[in-house]
Amino acid sequence: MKRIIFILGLIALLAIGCSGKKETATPAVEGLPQDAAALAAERGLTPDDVYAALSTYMPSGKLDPYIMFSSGGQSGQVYVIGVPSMRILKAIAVFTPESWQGYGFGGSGDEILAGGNMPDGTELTWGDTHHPNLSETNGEYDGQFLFINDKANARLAVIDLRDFETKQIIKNPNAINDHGGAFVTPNTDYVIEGPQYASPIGWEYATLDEYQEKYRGLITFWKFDRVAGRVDESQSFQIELPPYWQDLCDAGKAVSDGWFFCNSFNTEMATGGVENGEPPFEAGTTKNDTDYLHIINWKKAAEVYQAGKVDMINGMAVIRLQTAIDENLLYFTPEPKSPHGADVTPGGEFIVVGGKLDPHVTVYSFAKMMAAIEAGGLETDVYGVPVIPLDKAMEAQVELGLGPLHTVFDDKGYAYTSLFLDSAVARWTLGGPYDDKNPEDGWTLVQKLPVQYNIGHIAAAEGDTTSPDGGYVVALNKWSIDRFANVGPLLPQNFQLVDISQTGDQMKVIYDMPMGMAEPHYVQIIKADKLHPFEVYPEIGWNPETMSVDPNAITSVEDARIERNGTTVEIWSAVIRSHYTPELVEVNAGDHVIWHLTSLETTRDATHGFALSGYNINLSLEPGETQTIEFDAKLSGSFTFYCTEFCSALHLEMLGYFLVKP
Ligand code: K7E
Ligand code: CUA
Repeated sequence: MKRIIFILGLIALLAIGCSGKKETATPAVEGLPQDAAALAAERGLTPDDVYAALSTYMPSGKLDPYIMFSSGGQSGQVYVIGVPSMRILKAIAVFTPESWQGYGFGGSGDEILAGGNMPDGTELTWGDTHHPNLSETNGEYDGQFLFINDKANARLAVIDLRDFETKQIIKNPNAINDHGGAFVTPNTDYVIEGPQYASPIGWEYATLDEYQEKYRGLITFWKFDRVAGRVDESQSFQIELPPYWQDLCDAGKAVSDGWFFCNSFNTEMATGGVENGEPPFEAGTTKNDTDYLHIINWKKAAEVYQAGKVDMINGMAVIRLQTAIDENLLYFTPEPKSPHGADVTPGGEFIVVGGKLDPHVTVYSFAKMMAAIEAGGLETDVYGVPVIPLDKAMEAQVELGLGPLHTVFDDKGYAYTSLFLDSAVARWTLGGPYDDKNPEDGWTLVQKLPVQYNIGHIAAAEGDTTSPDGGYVVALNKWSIDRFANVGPLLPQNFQLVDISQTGDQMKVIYDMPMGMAEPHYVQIIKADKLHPFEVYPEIGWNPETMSVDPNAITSVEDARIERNGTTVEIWSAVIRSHYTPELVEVNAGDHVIWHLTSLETTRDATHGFALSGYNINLSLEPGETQTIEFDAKLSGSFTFYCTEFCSALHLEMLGYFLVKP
């Protein structure tokens, strides 16, 4: 009974926005149902559970203050999720066709997907998305664009946040896989695609005996044209790196703006071959106690590229490794042991590296690195790259636990590191630059919060900006095991929302969210009020690919028509509740069909579909949108086209016949 009263009191306190720690009695909220406490007791909820429920519940019609963009891993997509409710708002089709959005089934999505084809035309119809990155202005998310990489095929995608649609996919002409992307520079001048498993540049053939001499890492600096909303490949360049399997990267900011940092995890240059008596990859790549943090001066690299000190390979400008060394663009410093994450602190002063097989995170000082470079006299690695000794670059090492991977930051001077092997989130304090008078200042573990289970990345609200928000971090757990109902042997991942609003050791898990559609690797969380997407397209006839009115759009039902020119049939269709005009289209087998469809709707959420049976065609026509499909009417017969969105009471009647005369 005492417990029930306590819970009721807690509900009352929380419901009126008071801190639960307040000691004076607070009157119960007027009208609060008395059976709320009974319900909590019946369900066996602890006060912490009630706190969690109240802090994540979003009443109908109320909107989340944050929006999270999650990579979709091997689904190839991006997911949009509200925080703190953790409600899925949208899947954004990126590298994989998505019929709901009519992406890859005849409309303009086909061309965007084709941008990611291999040069010989081989179609790649899936991707492995890892790191979404929001565009930034002065180191702050500006809510305009989202970029994401495809690790499987070394591709980059650009999503326009005016309509949350993919606008561009580019295939890296010289790399066959990537990982350390997409990471933007603080003004989104470049979107950086870091490498991963080395291969010969341009994916030429070479045997593994030639690994050290022919295999290379390759980091790509894609120039972003904000006005066009596209990467400009002709203004982009690459830097050749040793074949060390570069991993996670992050751009410097504020004091370290102009620099870029990437881990690596195979300085052993292991080439596997356990079948030939060689150490297997997982042993061969973890032999050394340290690998190399790559320290790259990208602003200077851009100047070297402008000065033409490059080789053109497959149409892409490549700064050769020797040039990078000669021009002082590239430095290394040792990092323990099998590093994964490299994360720059909000002020840009430090780079935090998590070594998967080391219980510490290592904190590097940007100022110390610059001083060591300035002082000169550095030894080099086997390729001639100058190496800053660890003690000349390191600021601190903080013992956190087993398997530190990634680190994010908040507004209170805390850092949060994911501990994969410990299944925990470590909160620790960021110290300042070393000060004799205060040698123990900062760099202290504060709390280890268990999470379920095997956390990979971690993300914080506005976490990769120069001014993180605090409030929430999200643990991206690889395994969920027993957290949800059994749905068979392939389990969802588990996103856990962690409340970090209190200082000290008061972090709490407040929500478990199953992600049952692939393995998300990373997310970014932006304030919802920074996003200003269209409610409907701004003009009738809007082409989302060009983000302008389509020349083949029509603005009224009267303009709908069919024209025949030889064996080409061109159709201008009007689409508005609950009718396609024309609704009868007759062609001859073998005719070439060009079909423009314009939604004349201006009402929010009045979306229509266009499914053409037997031809693998499906469009989503959002209010105001124009799409064009083009195909040969190879199959003769009587086909229907119909609307796939339940748009009105007469939605089932929204259809037409497409008759193909043999
Ligand atoms: Cu899964 Cu950033 Cu690709 Cu770590 S990555 S966990
Ligand atoms: Cu239009 Cu259903």
